[in-house]
Amino acid sequence: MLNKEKIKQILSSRIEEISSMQIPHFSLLRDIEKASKRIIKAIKRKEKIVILGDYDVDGVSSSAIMYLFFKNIYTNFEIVIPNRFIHGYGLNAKILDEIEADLIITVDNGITAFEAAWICKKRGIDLIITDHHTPNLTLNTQHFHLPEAYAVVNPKTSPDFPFKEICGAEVAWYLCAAIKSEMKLNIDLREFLDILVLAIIADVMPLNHLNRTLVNMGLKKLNASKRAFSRVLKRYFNNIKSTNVAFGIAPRLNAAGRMDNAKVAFEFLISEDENEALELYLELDRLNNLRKETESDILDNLEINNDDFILIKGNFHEGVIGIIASRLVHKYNKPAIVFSEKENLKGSGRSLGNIDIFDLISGCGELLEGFGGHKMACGLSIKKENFDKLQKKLNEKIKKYNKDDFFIEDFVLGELSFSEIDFELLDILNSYEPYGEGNPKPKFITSAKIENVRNLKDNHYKLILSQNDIFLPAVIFRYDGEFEEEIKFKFSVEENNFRGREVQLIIEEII
Ligand SMILES: [Mn+2]
Repeated sequence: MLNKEKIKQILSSRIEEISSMQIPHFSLLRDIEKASKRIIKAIKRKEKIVILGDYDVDGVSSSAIMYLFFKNIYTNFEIVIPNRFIHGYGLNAKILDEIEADLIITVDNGITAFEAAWICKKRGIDLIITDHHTPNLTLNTQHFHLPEAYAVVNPKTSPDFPFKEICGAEVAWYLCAAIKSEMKLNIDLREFLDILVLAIIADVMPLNHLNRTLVNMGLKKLNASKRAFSRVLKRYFNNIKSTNVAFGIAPRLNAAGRMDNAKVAFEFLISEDENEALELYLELDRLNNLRKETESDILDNLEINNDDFILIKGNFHEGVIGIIASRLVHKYNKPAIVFSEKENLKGSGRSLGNIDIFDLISGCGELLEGFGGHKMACGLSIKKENFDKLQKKLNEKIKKYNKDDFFIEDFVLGELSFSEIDFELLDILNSYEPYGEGNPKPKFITSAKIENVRNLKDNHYKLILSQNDIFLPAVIFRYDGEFEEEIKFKFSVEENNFRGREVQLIIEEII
């Protein structure tokens, strides 16, 4: 049985806190000073600078921070965000065809852009790569194999940088800090934390150490920000929390790049006019609804066989294959790769539990055209004729795992009785915010009697529960079953401010 002390112990053991004064200095990132000096030289010489971003929230936020920073100090620069359907991902030969520049700076991409780096070199374009993704390793030496660029700024290639798990926008923000310092500019970098926080949460960075500090500062900034986009967000989410960013804001920003063009999300973040920002928000919302429809259309029509490693292919919309893979993982408790069929098969994979999808696919090297990722997620492309072979091979390789390795992590802290659930508990839980990756929102288990059921709307219900003469309100969403007299359930605890303050249970699942 849990009590408040035990809960405090568990929650504090998983977080590592640093103060805003302990934010690591930019100079700990390798090559960052070389990069900022080159950028300043370009500014002095009035060279054309192109900043190349990515179409997800991290890439768009990186681009927005760079845009807002550069527009204070320079005019001859351009932000380019690739279109997933036209150019594909990151700095590559295709997008380089459309770029004229003296200096290219990548943000949130580029660490494996070998061919593009070579093209830049040939064309006399200096290339500065800023990224946070893990670089390739050389075959024998296990050293990083990096593209030939003027400078490569990445926490993973910086032995002195104390915290490796930062997102692309954080690296871009650090680059701005280095430029600011070198040019002795009077720009407050905290101004960008309202955008940075979106990227840290959306890119599922562990909310620990530097990220935790920046997210806390960033959420405060976002809620107080005068920027047009944040004023629009506050119409829909009144006090923006990390969970609002993860489940409400990030999916809408991502929808632009998934369904159409990430420019919509970028324009939204940099907008200076609230009406324009509102229009853009409504467009993002529309694209997000379209994304959901596309996703359920595909999911409703899938046929899945009994393999331990799910591989499916079809004429699927490329923007949603990653989400579909993740839905399949949750539905079937197995790793899954979903391929979109074009001239090649382009796939997105997701894993679970102890199953290292990166390792499994790496072992099929001869069947792959392109591949990147990590333990839990990956992207790959293969030739059509290799699909069956890959399916067979992965299903053989996965046999080395046991049944126990296939699990979806759940964050139940333990059993908690009603006598412990009060405002004091709420204060304790709130003090460990923000919750998210690496610090999941605490869930508990208990049993109680149902005293009253009220239908709120559709299949959402408000319940009054009792346990040893203590009564507590609870809500359950999207529930299609019948209610028993007594239930055992998994829940989280929240404050309900609708008509006075009360402690309310959110029932996640009736067991
Ligand atoms: Mn990223």
